[in-house]
Amino acid sequence: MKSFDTTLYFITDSTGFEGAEFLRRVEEALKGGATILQLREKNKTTMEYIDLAEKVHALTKKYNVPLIIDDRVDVALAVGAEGVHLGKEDMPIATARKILGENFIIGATAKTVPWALEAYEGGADYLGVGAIYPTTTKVKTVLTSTETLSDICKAVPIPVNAIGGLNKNNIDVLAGIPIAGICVVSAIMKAESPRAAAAELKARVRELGICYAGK
Ligand code: TZP
Ligand code: MG
Repeated sequence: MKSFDTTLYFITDSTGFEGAEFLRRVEEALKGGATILQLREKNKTTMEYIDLAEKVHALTKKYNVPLIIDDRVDVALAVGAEGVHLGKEDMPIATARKILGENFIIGATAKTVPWALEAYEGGADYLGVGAIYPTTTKVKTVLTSTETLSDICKAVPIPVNAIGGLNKNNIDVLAGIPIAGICVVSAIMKAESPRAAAAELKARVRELGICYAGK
C-alpha cells in the first residue's frame, strides 16, 4: 500500500547553493522533520538531474521520507524515486499513471476546482494548490484564494496541500481549511537553520490542527 504524509512537504531549490551545501541543507530539513521531499530543478540537464536525484534519494531513504521528482517521469523512474509531481505543461496525469503503475505517488498542481477534479480523475494521489501568497521562488504562477483552496479540499477525496509564500508567521490563514499540509521552498531552503525551520513549521502546522485524516 502506498502511504505518504504531506504535513510538511519540503520542495528543494538548489539555486545559489553549491553541491555540498545544498545536500547539507536537504539533510538538515529531513532531520527537522520534513515528511515528504520534492527535488525541483528547472535548469539541469537530464544527466545532472539524475545525478543530483541519486544523491538526494540516498538522504531521503535514510530518513524514510518519500522522494518526489518535479516534472520528470523519466528521472523519477531512473532513480527509483517514490513519486513525481506534474503540472499542466508536464506529462498528463493519466499517461503518467499508465507508465508508472499504481504504487507510484503522482502529485499534481491545481488552481481551480475543475482542474483539481481532472487531476483526481486522471489518477493523482495528492494536489498542490497555490500560490496562496506571492512567492520569491522562480515559478510561473498566479495567486489562489483561500476560498478556492477550501473548495478544492472539499471537491476531491485526496490530500490537498497549500503552497506559495508560506512561512511560520503567515500560515494562520489556513486554519479551518481541510488541507493535509503545507509545501514550502524558501522558508526552509533559505533559513539560517533548515533543521530548526522545518521543526518549527511542522509544530505550527500541527498547532493549526492541519492533519489529513483521509476521506
Ligand atoms: N508553485 C506555486 S508557488 C511555488 C510553486 C512551486 C513556489 C513556492 O515557493 P515558496 O518559496 O515556498 O514561496
Ligand atoms: Mg512542472
